[in-house]
Amino acid sequence: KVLITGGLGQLGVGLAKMLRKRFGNNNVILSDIRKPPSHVFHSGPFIYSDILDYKNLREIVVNNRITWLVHYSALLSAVGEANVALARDVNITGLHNVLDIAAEHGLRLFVPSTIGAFGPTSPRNPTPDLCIQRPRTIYGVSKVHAELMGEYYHHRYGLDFRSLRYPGIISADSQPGGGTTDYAVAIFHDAVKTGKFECNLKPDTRLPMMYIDDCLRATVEMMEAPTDTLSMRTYNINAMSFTPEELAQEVQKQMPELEVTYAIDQVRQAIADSWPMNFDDSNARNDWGWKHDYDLPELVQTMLNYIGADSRIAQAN
Ligand code: VAH
Repeated sequence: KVLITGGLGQLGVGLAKMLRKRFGNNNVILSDIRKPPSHVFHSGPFIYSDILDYKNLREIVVNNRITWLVHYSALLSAVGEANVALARDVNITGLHNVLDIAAEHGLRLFVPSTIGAFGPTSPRNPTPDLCIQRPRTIYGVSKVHAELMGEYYHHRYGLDFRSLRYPGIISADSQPGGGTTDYAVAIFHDAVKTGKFECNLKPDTRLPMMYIDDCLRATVEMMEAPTDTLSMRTYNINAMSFTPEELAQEVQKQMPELEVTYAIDQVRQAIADSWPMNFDDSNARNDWGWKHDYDLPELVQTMLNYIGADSRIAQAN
C-alpha cells in the first residue's frame, strides 16, 4: 500500500491515478494538510496528514499497512525563499520524520530531488549525477540534505530509499508550486485565455523541463526497479531543455497571434541562473532503462490540446 504525502501539489493526484491503475484504488492513499477538491476526494482514499506530526504519521502508516511512501511534501524554490523558516521545518524536519518512520517500518521510500539541488558552482551544461552541489535556495539545500540522509539511511539501516532529480515539470491539469519554472505552465493558459503572455524570466534562460506524464512514469518505473539494478540512490532524469524564447516560438507555431513580453522577476531569475542548463541522465538510462517520450513539439501540442479543449468546453457552457 502506498501513501503519498503532499498529495495535493502539482504531482500527487496524477501519481495517485497512475498507481491506482496498477495497484487498485484502495491501495493508494493521498494525504495533505489541505482539503481535497471533491473530485479528488471521491477518486480514492484521502487522509489529512501533517508530516510535522510524527505520531499521527506513524499511526497512518501502521493502521493502513503502508509499504511504500512517496514524500511530495515540500516548499519549492521561490516559495521557500519567501518563507525560509517554514521551508526548513517542512523540507528538513518533515523529511527526518519520514526517514525515521520508513526505517522503523521497513518502507520503500521515494523522495524527489530536483535540478534545484545544484548551484552556481556545479557544472551547468551538462550537469552530471555526481558533482559539486552548493545550491543557493533553502529548497536546494534541503533537497541535497534529503539525498545525503536518504543515502546514509540506506547504507546504515538498509532503508530502501530512492530519489529522482526532477526538472521543471509541465502539467495541464495541475498548478506548479515553486515559482521558478512555473512560467512554462502559465504561457499555455495565458495563450489560450488572452493571447498574451508576460514572462518573468529572461528570454535566453535555459532550464531542463519535462512533461508530467514522463515524470510520473519515471517515478513509478524507478520505484519498481529491482534494487540490484540501482548503482545509486539518487538519479538525474531528463527530457528536454528550453528557453522562454524557444518555448514561445514553438507555441506561436500553433498560435501565431500570441504576444510575448518580458518582465523579469529578479528573485526567480537569480534562482534560474544558479540551476543546471542541461541535465545528464545517462546513469538512469543505463541502470534502469529510463527514456522520455515528450520532446518540445509533443509537449506544446499536448498542452494546447488539453487546455484549448478545456477552454472551448468552458466557453460552450
Ligand atoms: C520550482 N517548479 O520552480 C518548481 C520545481 C525544479 C523546479 O522545483 O521551484
